[in-house]
Amino acid sequence: MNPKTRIKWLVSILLLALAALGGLWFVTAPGREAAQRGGEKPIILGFAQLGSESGWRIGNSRSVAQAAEKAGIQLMERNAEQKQENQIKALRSFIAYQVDVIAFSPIVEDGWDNVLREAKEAGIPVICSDRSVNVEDDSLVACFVGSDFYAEGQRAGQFLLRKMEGVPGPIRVAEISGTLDSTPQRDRARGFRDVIAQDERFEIVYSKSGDFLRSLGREVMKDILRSEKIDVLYSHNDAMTLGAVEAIEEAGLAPGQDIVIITVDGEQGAIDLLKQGRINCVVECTPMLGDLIMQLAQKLAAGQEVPRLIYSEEEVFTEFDEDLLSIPPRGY
Ligand code: GYE
Repeated sequence: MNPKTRIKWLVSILLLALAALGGLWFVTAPGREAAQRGGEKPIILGFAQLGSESGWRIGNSRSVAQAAEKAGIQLMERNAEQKQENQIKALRSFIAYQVDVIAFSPIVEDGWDNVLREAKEAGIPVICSDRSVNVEDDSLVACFVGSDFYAEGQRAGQFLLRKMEGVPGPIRVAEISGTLDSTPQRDRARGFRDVIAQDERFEIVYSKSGDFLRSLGREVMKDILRSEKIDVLYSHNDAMTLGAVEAIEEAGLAPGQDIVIITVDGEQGAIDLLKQGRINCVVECTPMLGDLIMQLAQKLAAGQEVPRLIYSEEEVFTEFDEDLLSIPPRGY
């Protein structure tokens, strides 16, 4: 063997040894925990998070990680950095690894049929958490756990009807929407429109996506201020609203007074602005879904039936509330 070939051989053997060790770790890590928990094999949950675009999302990831630890569930988490193709790759890696259950927050509703069929063929039940999918065969998903975004949109509209009681029209509304074709974007838009359509004074004069990002919320708001005279801003999440408030103040206007502001999520930052009168209404949407996801994962791993739809209970915080100061810390 010449020296070059010998080096190649040595490197290959080293790599093989490392790969074997790595594999061993993956297989034995759950076993180690199982031993601590009295021998029973822990459930492996593959969780494909869609990104880190907002405080809401960070709170959601934290809730899932903490709940998995509490429940003794082995979590394999992948973050898709806002790209559907990454999320599909993550799902395929969970299928290849043969996890017991998959949970994921689909970034948009369409385009999941193939990969979900693969999961079904592999016998892995899938939980949609936070957002849902639009698939031909409903049996590809075991259940949905998250918020009723249509109801959230309606709550935003109902606040506006109350706020504008007796104000003569036209009332000009701008909307900064979330990621296009995602469940919260579609349903928050629809619920809001269905409510304000009952009153002819309201006119949506502008609507554009800010992709649920603070930076884009600010940009879109600047564009609104350049092109329209508006009375109301309806923003699909707090991150974009915080950016929009900055743009409004930079333009020398008073958010909450010159422009009525309605936002969704209930992050601490938005609640603080509500208390200061710089936001008028915060529609709550809770990211604390971890415990529910773990309970569902346990049932599904045991082959039990679960309800198809689980909505979180949520409320609305508005300038009309008397006890705004007593809202406990939000935790996200
Ligand atoms: O409102 C927003 C996040 O899907 C409900 O996504 C979630 C939304 C939430 O980026 O802040």
